[in-house]
Amino acid sequence: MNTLQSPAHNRSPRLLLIYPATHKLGWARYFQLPSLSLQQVAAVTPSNWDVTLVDESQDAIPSGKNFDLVGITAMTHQATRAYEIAGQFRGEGVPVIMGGMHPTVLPEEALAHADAVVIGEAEPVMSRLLDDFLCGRLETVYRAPIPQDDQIDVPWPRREILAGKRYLTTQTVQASRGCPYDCAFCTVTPYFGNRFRYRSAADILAEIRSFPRKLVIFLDDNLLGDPAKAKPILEGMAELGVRWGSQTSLRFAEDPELLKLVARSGCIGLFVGIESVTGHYSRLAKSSGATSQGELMKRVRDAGIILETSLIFGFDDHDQSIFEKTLRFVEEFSPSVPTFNLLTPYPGTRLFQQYEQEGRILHRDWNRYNHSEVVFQPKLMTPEQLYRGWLEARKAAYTWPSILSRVWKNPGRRFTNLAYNLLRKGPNDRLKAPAEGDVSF
Ligand code: B12
Repeated sequence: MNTLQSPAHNRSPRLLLIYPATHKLGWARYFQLPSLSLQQVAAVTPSNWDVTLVDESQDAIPSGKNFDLVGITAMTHQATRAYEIAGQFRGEGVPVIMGGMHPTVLPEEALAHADAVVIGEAEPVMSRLLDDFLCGRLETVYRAPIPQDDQIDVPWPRREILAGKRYLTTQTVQASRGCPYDCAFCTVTPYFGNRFRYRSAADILAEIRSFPRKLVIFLDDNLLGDPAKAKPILEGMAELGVRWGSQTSLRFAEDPELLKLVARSGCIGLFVGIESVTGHYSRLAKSSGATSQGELMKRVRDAGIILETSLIFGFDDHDQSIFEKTLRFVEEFSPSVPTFNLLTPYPGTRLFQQYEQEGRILHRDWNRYNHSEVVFQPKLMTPEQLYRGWLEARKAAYTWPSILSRVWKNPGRRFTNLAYNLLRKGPNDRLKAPAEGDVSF
């Protein structure tokens, strides 16, 4: 039992929600998407509370004097900054609650910096937590049950808390949660359920209809994961004439009718995880047999959809030849926009557990868990070889001949495709390989 005081009874209690920033973004801060996590937390906060959102990429962290309670969200790479912010408010006597992926997987660590932690989804526990707070009996852990249904019923996010901020768009929607695949490098399945849970198509379409503009970004892991659930959403969007993008698995393209519907429903672009072109993590191998991942990529491209593919370097079967193999794959199948990431064993995953047991975790500095630093000992390379190979591959994939060949092979939306590649070329060109011996792991 916590001994925190409840706020004065003659005014609404005030909740400050914070999205921590790990570095300054410059002009790019206006091209981000707002945190849906905190809009959903606000949506399940009872209406007698005043809610303020601070997105640290745009706003300064205010003093605690006007707030009764502070809620901070954190992915792993944000955790260190989240703890600093929490310390600042607690120093001013304002209690702090934390939630999101990092506090969910490491609640004890988070509790060293916060008064209470939400494990998993906020919807089932938030109003009890706030009631407890007001009654001066805040507990330390609020654990949401691991969802077992195959549908979700959550209120629409509270977009009005974004007032005064500028984003690429605030028209973001989440249609589904959970994932049956349970990959060793991911924490979604153990906390958000091992099935695709969808909101009803009617509710999703009503939310989209309420938008003033045509562009919709889905924040799902795999919007097309369950085709039977996705189809009514796609049919509804086709009628609304929206333009949309999402993350998904490439498997959907095995069904030609579904692919046609996706294109007809206004899909502009899809982000898919290819992960690796070799070995166990190759979705090439996992794809259901007859159709190779490369062929599926081609089908999506030929449907005029921009395809961003994420490829990861550093799996245990990756030696130094992986960089060349991956570049050849990219050249052959020409995804519109290839992205390369360094494998990152996030805490709470089976991968982290394995590397920890094998003594291969090099850092617990969560700032470094950003897909751009090597935080573990690779099996068949040195950390430096992995790092340099990743840098070189990024540069090689964004030379002019590579970009032009990709744009040429992608029949739809050539201009958008080129623009998207140029946006990526800039940061890739600026990458500088550190001098020999100048890099520490
Ligand atoms: C959409 C998404 C993105 C979007 C984010 C858009 C945005 N601004 O929100 C984009 C594409 C930009 C993105 C980028 C990245 N992402 Co991302 N992303 C996701 C995804 C698919 C959904 C997140 C989401 O919005 N969910 C909807 C909200 C409503 O759910 P939620 O965040 O879980 O929040 C609920 C609870 O956690 C809880 N909660 C959350 N915060 C708080 C706070 C309080 C106070 C309380 C009480 C409760 C609470 O309540 C919410 C409602 O139930 C998740 C996977 C997943 N399924 O979670 C990965 C995920 C969060 N991303 C991840 C990563 C690693 C990244 C990147 C670092 C990747 C990279 N290569 O750079 C970047 C970081 C970008 C950044 N801004 O710093 C990892 C995080 C792992 C970890 N341990 O940190 C995840 C889990 C993917 C994975 N499978 O591992 N991502």
